[in-house]
Amino acid sequence: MKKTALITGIIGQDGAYLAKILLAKGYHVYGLMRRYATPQFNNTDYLGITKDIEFVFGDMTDESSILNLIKSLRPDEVYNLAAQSFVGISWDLPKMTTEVNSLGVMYMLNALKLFSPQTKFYQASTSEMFGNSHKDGLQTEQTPFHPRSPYAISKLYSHWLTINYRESYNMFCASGILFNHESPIRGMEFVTRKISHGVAQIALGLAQEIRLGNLDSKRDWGFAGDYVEAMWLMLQQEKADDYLISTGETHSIRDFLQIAFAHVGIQDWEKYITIDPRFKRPAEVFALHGKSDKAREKLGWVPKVKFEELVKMMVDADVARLKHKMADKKYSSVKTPVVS
Ligand code: NAP
Ligand code: F7E
Repeated sequence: MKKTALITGIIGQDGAYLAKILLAKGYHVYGLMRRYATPQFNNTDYLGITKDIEFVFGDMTDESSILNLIKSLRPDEVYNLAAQSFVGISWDLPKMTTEVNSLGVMYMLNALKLFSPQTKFYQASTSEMFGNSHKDGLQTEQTPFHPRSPYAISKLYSHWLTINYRESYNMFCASGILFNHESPIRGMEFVTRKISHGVAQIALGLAQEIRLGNLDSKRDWGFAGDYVEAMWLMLQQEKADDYLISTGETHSIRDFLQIAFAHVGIQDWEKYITIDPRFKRPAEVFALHGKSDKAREKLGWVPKVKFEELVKMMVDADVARLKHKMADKKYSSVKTPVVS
């Protein structure tokens, strides 16, 4: 019998990469998505897996849809990746962010407790829960949390609720505290993709500038394809636990810009950058740098893609996509997106 997995957030970045590895491992993959007038399968299309997923409709904010799905599917594993995942907009949409990221997780855990307590559950927690908290510049599973945005606060609730269901009901509930991870299908509003897309536009003569906020913040950036493997490994263990997943390297946005522009032959990148206060945050997380020793020892997990390779991969993918659109005459707008 095939193992079954339900992935929420299936059409997001991680959902698509996770579906790809689960399908390759022989799983039957159910993908929860919301109802759209015009559905977008760009990410699963990019990875060539759309036809292999069984899509099911639901919404993390609609408890009845979660109850019904769990009752009818009773999957072996649930990967809860659905979220309002953009930190920047969480100050403007705090209620919606909390409804999806906190209450949605409560609905899911409760549905599992009622109808499928044997299902193994993965919660997508985040390094944003640490805020600016660190010891000697590093974060570990022991670092105290100090969330700095409505997004981070909503995720801290669901992180603790996941632990609480494990401790209260002896359910297999694991939480992955993942540091930033990127890929060619990263959402366009996140800084890495904004840069890779902007650099590709500039290299092809389609734009003259990239508008950004704080260039000094530092992130521990890894490749999404590596990080979804860690999610799966967490659910294959004897006992559920929490694991921090990071590369152990940290870089500034300036480093990302320098490598991305150099890759298309531009050294004097600063002249293409405009600092726009709209992209600065009310409270910034200045530097994230994770120590993932526990995952490396217990899960045998190691990230494969290095920082420089990741930057170049993203720029190459955006250049290729833009060239394809231009050849197809589908490229009509040359404006940099104004979403933060
Ligand atoms: P993403 O690309 O933004 O994907 C999130 C997905 O959640 C989207 O497919 C979105 O679908 C779905 N979603 C949003 N609201 C929903 C709702 N009410 N009901 C059902 N689905 C809903 O995010 P990602 O980068 O793949 O991240 C996956 C998860 O890991 C998220 O929970 C994120 O917070 C967490 N995380 C990410 C990182 C990272 O660096 N990528 C690091 C740590 C943790 P729509 O298209 O319908 O909006
Ligand atoms: O910002 C700075 C910004 O939006 C990174 C999500 O996946 O990872 C992600 O959250 C940094 C911040 O990611 C712009 O101020 C400067 O310091 O790419 P980001 P994030 O906020 O780190 C965590 C782990 C998650 O869990 C989240 O779901 O870049 N920055 N200028 C900018 N950021 C954006 N977006 N746009 C700018 O123009």
